[in-house]
Amino acid sequence: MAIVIIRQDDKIDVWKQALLNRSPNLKVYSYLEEHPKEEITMALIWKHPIGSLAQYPNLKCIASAGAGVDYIFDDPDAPQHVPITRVIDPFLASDMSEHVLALILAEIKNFNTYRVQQASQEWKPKNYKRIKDITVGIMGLGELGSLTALDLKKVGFSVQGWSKTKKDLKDVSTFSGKEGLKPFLSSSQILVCLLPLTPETEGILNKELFLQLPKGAYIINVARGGHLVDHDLIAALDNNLLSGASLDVYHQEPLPVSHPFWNHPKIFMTPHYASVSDTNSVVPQIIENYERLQIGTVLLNQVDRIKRY
Ligand code: NDP
Ligand code: OXD
Repeated sequence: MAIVIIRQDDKIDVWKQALLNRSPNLKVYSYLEEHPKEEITMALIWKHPIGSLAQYPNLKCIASAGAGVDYIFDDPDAPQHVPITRVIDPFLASDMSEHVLALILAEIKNFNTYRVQQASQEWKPKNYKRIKDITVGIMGLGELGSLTALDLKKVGFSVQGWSKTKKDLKDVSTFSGKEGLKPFLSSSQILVCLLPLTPETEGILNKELFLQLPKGAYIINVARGGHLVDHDLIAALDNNLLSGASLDVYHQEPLPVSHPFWNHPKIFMTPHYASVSDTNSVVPQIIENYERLQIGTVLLNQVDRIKRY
């Protein structure tokens, strides 16, 4: 039994070392080095090259090194019956919550506007808003969305959330399903997307949805680029239906330099780094699952292949 790490960024060695620090006898390989394919039982992956999972005949677990797994379902050659696990980690959730709080404060205190004005040396004070007067709507009340909702509530925002099945969260108004979407949107002055990307949620941030928000609402997409219809966002910003947007995720990453988001004055961009798996914090759950594979017990944080999250 052995683990292969497959990812196309520069973090293979960091993950390998973190695994070995925790469990020095582990057999762990980078997919870039020579390795015995038939020995591999676990692939620890993040945005792997399409097709690369197909070369392991004895694979028993595909472990996503992040929370999202949409990229695995996008690979037509990924084995169809191997369990997929994902990361559930307190830092991943709290880092996301802090990122969203920072974006909301920047918006209601006009930092986004002043950043643009500073570039052209404009002195134009603008009325700011108070936390107590703002309702934030969170789409997706899972690991990240529910903590973000509860944290924003503690800071003093009115918070509401929307999910597939009804949730009960302290002092957060919750809505669910298709019928819950309209009333949820109608009072969400700031809308945060923390949904998984699935066939049901793809393109959900579109013009029909924007029209159901209060006029001048602000959009935060920290989930996946595929949730957003880019040209609908630009149109809604240009005709003042929406006041602005913060984006961390894009259809193509890195975002091509020719994309209109880069130079749009109402868009604030971050490079898909709202919340990143902390290797030391995440490695124990990977090793725990590796040990579970050896004794054949149920894996932690397993993804439902039907729901795709
Ligand atoms: P979870 O799987 O824990 O939660 C998903 C939530 O979305 C659940 O509440 C679920 O509802 C809801 N949901 C799913 N489908 C629908 C639907 N069709 N209609 C309404 N609600 C729906 O996910 P996480 O919170 O762990 O992560 C969310 C996403 O955040 C990830 O998939 C990833 O894409 C993104 N992410 C982005 C990061 C970044 O740095 N930008 C970092 C980490 C994650 P229910 O519970 O009722 O099923
Ligand atoms: C994740 C991500 O899904 O980083 O963990 O986007």
